[in-house]
Amino acid sequence: MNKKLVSAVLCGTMIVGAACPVFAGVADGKKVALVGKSAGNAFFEIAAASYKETVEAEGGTIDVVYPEAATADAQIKVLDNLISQDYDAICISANDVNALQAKLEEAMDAGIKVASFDSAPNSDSRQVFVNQAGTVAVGQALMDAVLDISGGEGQWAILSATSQAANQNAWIDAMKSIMESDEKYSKLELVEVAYGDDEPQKSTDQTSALLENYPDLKVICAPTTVGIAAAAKYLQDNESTCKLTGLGLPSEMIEYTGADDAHSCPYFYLWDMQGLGKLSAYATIALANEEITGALDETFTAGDLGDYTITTADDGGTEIVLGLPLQFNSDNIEEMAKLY
Ligand code: RAM
Repeated sequence: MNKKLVSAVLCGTMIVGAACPVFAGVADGKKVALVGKSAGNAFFEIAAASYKETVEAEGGTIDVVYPEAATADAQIKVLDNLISQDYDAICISANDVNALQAKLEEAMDAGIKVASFDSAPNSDSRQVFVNQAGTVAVGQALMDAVLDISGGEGQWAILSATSQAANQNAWIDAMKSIMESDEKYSKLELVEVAYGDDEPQKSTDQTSALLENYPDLKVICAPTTVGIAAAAKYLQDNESTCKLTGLGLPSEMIEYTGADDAHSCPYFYLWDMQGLGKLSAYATIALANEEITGALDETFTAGDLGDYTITTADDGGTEIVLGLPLQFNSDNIEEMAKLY
């Protein structure tokens, strides 16, 4: 007899006035681990908080683990440790698209379900990927922001995370193909892709080097919350004429966002962070329960977020897309900064 039925039968035979036992959640008895790209990044802390709250509310246990550095090697050490314990499922944001494959396959061979979120390892390394927003949708939003903020022409640069980061590289590739696909971007010149490794100091140094090397630089696009916050401060403190856009956390960008000269960033994008944690948790649980396998067109219910369908990802694997990129500007940043 399943646990819900046992609870219901017990409840039915109880003396009136006694409390009914709480029904089991969908993650009842499941042990899962969430692995971020690096420690000390508010992005992962916010996503992890809602992931953890969801798993625990559904009766499961959850460990949030960070590697010592934002590298595949450091994540492999974390995975080795997780594989030796009896986890039902792991959900990972990958520091490298291919380098985790052998280790994640080892996890799957050991019977551990492998989900990914935020930054996808290649399609052989995962069962499902929770994509916060479509990769092309993010590339399009960023490319159009660069076009708009630059006034349609001039030099621009990208300040990324690590050179191996799967998600940033996918967004950068999308931006490059969009730029080549339409005449309207033809007067824009991408001069460099710099890497701040999702470290505040290195991101600041890279911003300073970009300004020194390209005195006519009009826009920096930083598709990383760590990079954009560091660049925003540097550009604003130095009263630079170079403007900024990218992907950021409203709470980290509030002082720098505005369409006037006093602010370094007219507007930027991200997505629903609490939704990302929650949807990733429900996708991991659905895999652990063998309710989904990660195959195209499978569906599952993500609690009060509703029903989701597994679709084709740009890398040939499958994914679950949370929604659209959201724009943050001087009209909504104060409200949104209260949330994340
Ligand atoms: C950083 C990380 C993360 C990315 C965001 C936009 O926090 O690199 O993976 O999704 O930026």
